[in-house]
Amino acid sequence: MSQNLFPDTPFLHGLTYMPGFALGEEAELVRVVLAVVKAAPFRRMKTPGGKEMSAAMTNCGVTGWVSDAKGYRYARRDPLSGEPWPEMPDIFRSLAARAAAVGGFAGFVPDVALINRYEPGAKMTLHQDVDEQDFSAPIVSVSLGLPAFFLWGGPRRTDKPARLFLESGDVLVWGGAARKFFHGVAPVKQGVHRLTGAARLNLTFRQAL
Ligand code: MD3
Ligand code: FE
Repeated sequence: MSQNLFPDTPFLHGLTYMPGFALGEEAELVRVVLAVVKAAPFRRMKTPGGKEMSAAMTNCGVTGWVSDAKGYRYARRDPLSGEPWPEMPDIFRSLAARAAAVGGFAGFVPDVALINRYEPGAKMTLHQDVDEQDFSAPIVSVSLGLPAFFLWGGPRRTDKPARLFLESGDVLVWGGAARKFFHGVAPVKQGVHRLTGAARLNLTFRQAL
């Protein structure tokens, strides 16, 4: 199932919501995340302003998103180990391509999966994803574990965000105008999920290079 949540709202064009699209693969996806994390552990990165982010992150693929005092960017090596990021698992590439095709982006080949882990209380403030080279490629997001309210703004930081409740197995595809909109995640509530324990995981598949 997929749907345009807000067909009459030009601000929201480009977003395809696929509730439960990854439900049949949840357990395998979580296992694969744990394998990635063995080679490239979750870490809380610092913003250029010096604040530690509340979500912990890692990456797999030929590049990875990093943040430190020098800024936000993609880097081919994990700064913690100096090694290349773990390879993108086949199930990641396949799920991203299948979801993107449903959203109208046949042929999507992600070169990175950014993996975010939110423990209860963790959040992500409103931001844009603008460190990728080619904004004509979509971003595919997959939620696993504890639920959270996703905050969906507009082209300006001051646009009042809508709230969308995301649960484990939900997939979204962001393309077109939506690709550059402000978005964030409200603080994750306390809870325990059968697959992830007290955590929400979010995978974002990107073409960064
Ligand atoms: C809309 N992650 O990693 S996923 C991020 O739940 C990020 O961890 C959130 O925002 C999370 O950058 C939200 C949904 C998402 C991801 C990327 C987008 C929405 C997006 C890029 C452009 C527009
Ligand atoms: Fe983002």
